[in-house]
Amino acid sequence: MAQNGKNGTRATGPRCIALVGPFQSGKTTLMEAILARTGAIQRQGTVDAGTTVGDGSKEARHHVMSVELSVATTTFMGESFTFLDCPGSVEFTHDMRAALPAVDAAVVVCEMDEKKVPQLQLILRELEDQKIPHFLFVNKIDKADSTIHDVLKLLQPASRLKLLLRQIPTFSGELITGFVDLALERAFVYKEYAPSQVIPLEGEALDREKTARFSMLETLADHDDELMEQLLSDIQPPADKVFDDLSKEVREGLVCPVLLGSATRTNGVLRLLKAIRHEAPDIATTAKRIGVKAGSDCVAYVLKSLHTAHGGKMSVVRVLSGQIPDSSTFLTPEREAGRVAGIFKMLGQTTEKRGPAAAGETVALGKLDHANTGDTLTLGKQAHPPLVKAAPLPPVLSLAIGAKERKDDVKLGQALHKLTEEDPSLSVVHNAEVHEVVAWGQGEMHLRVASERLADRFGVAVATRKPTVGYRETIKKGIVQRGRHKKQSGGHGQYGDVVVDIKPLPRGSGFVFAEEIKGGVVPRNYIPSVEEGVGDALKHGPLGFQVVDISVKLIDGSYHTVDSSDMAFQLAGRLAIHEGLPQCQPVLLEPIYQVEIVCPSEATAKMNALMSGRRGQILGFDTREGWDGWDAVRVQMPESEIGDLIVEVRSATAGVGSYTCKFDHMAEVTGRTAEQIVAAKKAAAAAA
Ligand SMILES: Nc1nc2c(ncn2[C@@H]2O[C@H](COP(=O)(O)OP(=O)(O)OP(=O)(O)O)[C@@H](O)[C@H]2O)c(=O)[nH]1
Ligand SMILES: [Mg+2]
Repeated sequence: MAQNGKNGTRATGPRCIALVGPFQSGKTTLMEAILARTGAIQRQGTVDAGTTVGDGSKEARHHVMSVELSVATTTFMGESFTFLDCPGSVEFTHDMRAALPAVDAAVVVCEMDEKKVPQLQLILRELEDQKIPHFLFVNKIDKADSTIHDVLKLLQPASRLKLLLRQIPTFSGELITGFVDLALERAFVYKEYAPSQVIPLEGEALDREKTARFSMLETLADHDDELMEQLLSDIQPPADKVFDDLSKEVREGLVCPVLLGSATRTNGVLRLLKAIRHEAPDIATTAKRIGVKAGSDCVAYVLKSLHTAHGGKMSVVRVLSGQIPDSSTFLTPEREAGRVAGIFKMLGQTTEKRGPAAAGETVALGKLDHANTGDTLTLGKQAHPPLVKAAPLPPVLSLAIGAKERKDDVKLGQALHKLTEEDPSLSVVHNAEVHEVVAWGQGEMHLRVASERLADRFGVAVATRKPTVGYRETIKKGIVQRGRHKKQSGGHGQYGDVVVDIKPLPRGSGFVFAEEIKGGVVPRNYIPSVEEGVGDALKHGPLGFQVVDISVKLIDGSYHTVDSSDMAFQLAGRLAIHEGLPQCQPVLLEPIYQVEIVCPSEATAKMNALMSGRRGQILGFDTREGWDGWDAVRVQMPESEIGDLIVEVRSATAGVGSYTCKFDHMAEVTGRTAEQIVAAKKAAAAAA
């Protein structure tokens, strides 16, 4: 059974650590190296060969990148550690954000690459805001050059926390061959796939060590007066004090240590593990951080819920307090979550049944049908109030999605429901008007992976296309129009005759029907039929779109005692509209959205250029509230131009820019743009 508590200043007990960082920085490879180094796997796989534990899903393998959270538990020096390999792509950030609240610490895997600094800043912000202790692991040190000496200069601007360099590299010629640990004051030389070897610390390396160690101690002394005194008086602080200060300041989120390594060669991995083991807080501290009430019984947090292809629902949870026995029934603050059927240890896609889970452990629970990502679970009668839950990011790209085969329509609906449940950054909107199911997500890859999951996991093959834009049409002038439906075809005839006064209305008025019939020329009981016929005809105006901002008043007509009927008056109403509208100067209307783009200030000028290419009108820009060095640009833009806006915004901002939008008004479109839209609609109608 896992024991929680303190061992000296070191926390003990099962820990849960998130591996986060910019796209492709080496998180999955690092997890693989950790699992190999700690003996959880026999051989270290590689991302490129598709043999890692982290990128074990079919979709991740296929795209050679992480597309979901991946969880693996291992043992290091007798203690249990669970690592969460988070995808780095901005399109899959939600999995990271949803899992972060319940981790003890995060390792931010990064590179010495200027282009990836903006994304690094975004991730660090998230950790800083949530007060999650974190380490920076500067990966790919095997490829590093002399810029490595400027590691803090490059990375510090991305971090609001003071970075604390824990290690400095040692060289043989141009190659980094090892490092000096500044806390231990020991030099190591890297061995491929094996622990680094201690070598004597001497000569030039010793000089550099002295200077770098002094900066490290100075950073620590910012939060420790006693240490400051010692430094000022030239007294060497005892080694224990340095280690104690380090773990205290990391745990309290005052500094962020920086370590070096190479995940592919398993270099620097052991030191990283030791730093985590020594400095990451324990579950009691984490539970307190996210607001678990003292004395709570069993509380667990759902890091991720997943509908598996065969095994039903799985919930990956962190036990925050108490113990989970199998078959226990959980509550969420809103509902009963279900009864646990199986507790599993996870190693990527592999799960292994195990016994009860104790506080601090991260396990998968089978069959909690009503538990979703971000839920707070409680055993017993009284639900714990909800703990922090990551709000889903606003969606930025949409695709209309349909089952390839008609028979799968219902299955598609159910599968989409499950997908949005496990990933709230994906959402679905039904456009009843055009019978379209529109999936909204975080980008092209996010939506593509969603389609692949529909096929692979739920057995629904889907086709996608651009969603229909909500065009409308209206008229610019009015007319008085007669519509007469008369048929004499043996037996009963059909007769309905109406005169309507058609007028344009101000934008946003919709359709208004009125009547002013005198002397019963159109009997009362037929008037609703006239309205129905008119309404029907307005669904497809002369340009092919729904007609809005129009008033139709029934002012005259005639009837026949035998031949008149509801149907005949409906047809008469319809006829009046069909014949009248083309003479009313019909015009096309398109939806205009209010868009707010957020981006680093240096990209703001590029947004101007981007907008002019997309018929956007810049209304103004401000500094983004609470975001140093960022702007918020306000724009009005046609819905049709928003389509793949995110792709360009991201490419102009190293992936970090984004936007939100909401419908503002309908506006007239004329000229070539209008002609193209009308022609496309006609072609689509002819093809249907
Ligand atoms: N040279 C070198 N390449 C590395 C190292 N670590 C990872 N890579 C390579 O970098 C690429 C990305 O590695 P991943 O482990 O998939 O990176 P990731 O951060 O998990 O990527 P995402 O999850 O998609 O963001 C792969 O081609 C790796 O082989 C390293 O230490 N040195
Ligand atoms: Mg990865």
